Amino acid sequence: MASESYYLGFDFSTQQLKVIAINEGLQVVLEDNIQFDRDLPEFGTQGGIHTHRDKLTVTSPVLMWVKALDIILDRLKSSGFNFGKVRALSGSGQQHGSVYWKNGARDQLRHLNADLPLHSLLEACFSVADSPIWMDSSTSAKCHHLEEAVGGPQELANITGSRAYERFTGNQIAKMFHQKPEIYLQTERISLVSSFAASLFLGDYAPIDYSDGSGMNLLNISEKTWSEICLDTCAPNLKERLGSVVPSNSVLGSVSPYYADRYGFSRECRIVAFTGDNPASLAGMRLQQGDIAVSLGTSDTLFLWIQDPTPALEGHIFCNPVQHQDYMALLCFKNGSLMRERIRDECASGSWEIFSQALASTPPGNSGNVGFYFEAMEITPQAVGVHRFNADSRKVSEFPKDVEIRALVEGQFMAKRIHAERLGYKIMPQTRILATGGASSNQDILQVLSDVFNAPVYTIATANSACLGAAYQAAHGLAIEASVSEGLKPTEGHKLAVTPRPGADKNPHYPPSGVLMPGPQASSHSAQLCTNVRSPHHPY
Ligand code: ADP
Ligand code: XUL
Repeated sequence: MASESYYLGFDFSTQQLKVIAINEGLQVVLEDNIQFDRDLPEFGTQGGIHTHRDKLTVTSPVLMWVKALDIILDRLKSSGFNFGKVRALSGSGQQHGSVYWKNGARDQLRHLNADLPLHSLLEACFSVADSPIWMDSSTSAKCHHLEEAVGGPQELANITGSRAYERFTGNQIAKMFHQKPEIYLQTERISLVSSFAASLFLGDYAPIDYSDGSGMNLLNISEKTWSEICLDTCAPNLKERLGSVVPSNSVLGSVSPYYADRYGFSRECRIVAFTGDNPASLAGMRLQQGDIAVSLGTSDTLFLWIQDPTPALEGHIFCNPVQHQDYMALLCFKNGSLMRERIRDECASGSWEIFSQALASTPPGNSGNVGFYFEAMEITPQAVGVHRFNADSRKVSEFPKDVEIRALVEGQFMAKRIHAERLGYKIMPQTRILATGGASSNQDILQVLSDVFNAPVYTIATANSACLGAAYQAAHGLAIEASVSEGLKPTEGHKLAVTPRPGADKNPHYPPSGVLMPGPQASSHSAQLCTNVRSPHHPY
């Protein structure tokens, strides 16, 4: 029977822990989430994070993630969910974050007492209580050092898929080692958020998968092995602290007896490697050739499935989580939902409805008013501050509220299109934009996306594509183990959400295609924005 057994997907994201259960027909039967700020106020996070006084250091408490897992599993159990029917589970995590397991923690992980919640069992297991996460940009010096050590930024990109980025885990580990060598020495294992979460289920250290491992500036993405020169540059004896790397849909083993005894899981329930949230989203969105996926979560990301990668100084190439011979390209924009929330609070009385009305009542192209809004130091491009230009291209200090709202959303999508084109992406007649993440539930935001790209926008039934992708990976991993991957085709299709408004392709205020090619058009504000300026004050 189709509903006899389940696959679970967990997503340890920045602001929340989510879970999805799917049945044998790969249909979603259950969704739930724990919001860190709301449900775990004792950790004092805002948006799931702690921003430190220097504004560059950003961390999240590791025990908050553990406690969130305790709560969500307890809640599913009291709702009557039958864990005994779960055949396999997998998960995803915000990328790049690192978890530091203290000497002796493995032993503790292997002997979990089912009478107690995980967070009290693991209280003393972490040498760093607050884990550095992807929003951290405090490691510039380490980035320069790593690029120099391998022969320059392009050489590092050729090896690892990306030039050095502050949030990438190798640079974070290098900072940890140099600032707190005694803590590094007390650490027996360093996990990514994804492999840390897998370890909780496995009751042992879980390996890092190829795809999330590509976000560390440490993995050779063609050979799929750790790069010795990168390891040695970041910290001594790092290889033994990272463990092995495995294909993203490998079965790692069976669930720890702790979950069988405490929640009624079957002892046979298999754990499939956890991966990063963007790779999991790629699996959840079921991308086809020519599609472009746009995820509008805490960060905004844009990604593509590619076969022949050409690592560049902008954007990232990761190993593909579904087909290991293939790759994915990714662009990450830090000022996503939190920036939209700030403008919503300032200009729309904190209401998404009023925010949407402003988008619906202003014309595409915003009558020539353009804005770029980087509350936090942006990743793509590296820039900070708010920059507004009126129709005469003059810098202005404010806009009327409805113009401000459109300028924000149009500016965010123009930047995405221009950066994607810069990576070689071409919008073609068959191009579909697949939207996901919290803000993809907002039709008016999607309309702007569709107009700026001049392409139809599709969504899937759940906005939580990372979580859904993790559940698919669980089913897929198990099928590969049993050599029966045929027939594993999700039935729920993409839903057409919006199409471009007539004339969107001729809007004089949107960048023409190929705007970043050298030439006279490259003088528009949006094109200038994309020149990779490393000034913290001004994007131009
Ligand atoms: P993450 O997985 O990174 O934690 P999500 O993909 O769940 O984040 O997205 C959460 C964000 O979705 C919130 O920060 C919120 O700003 C945004 N969001 C939720 N509903 C709407 C809406 N109706 N319009 C615009 N944005 C929304
Ligand atoms: C991707 C990135 C973010 C995180 C958080 O490179 O830093 O998208 O994965 O979701």
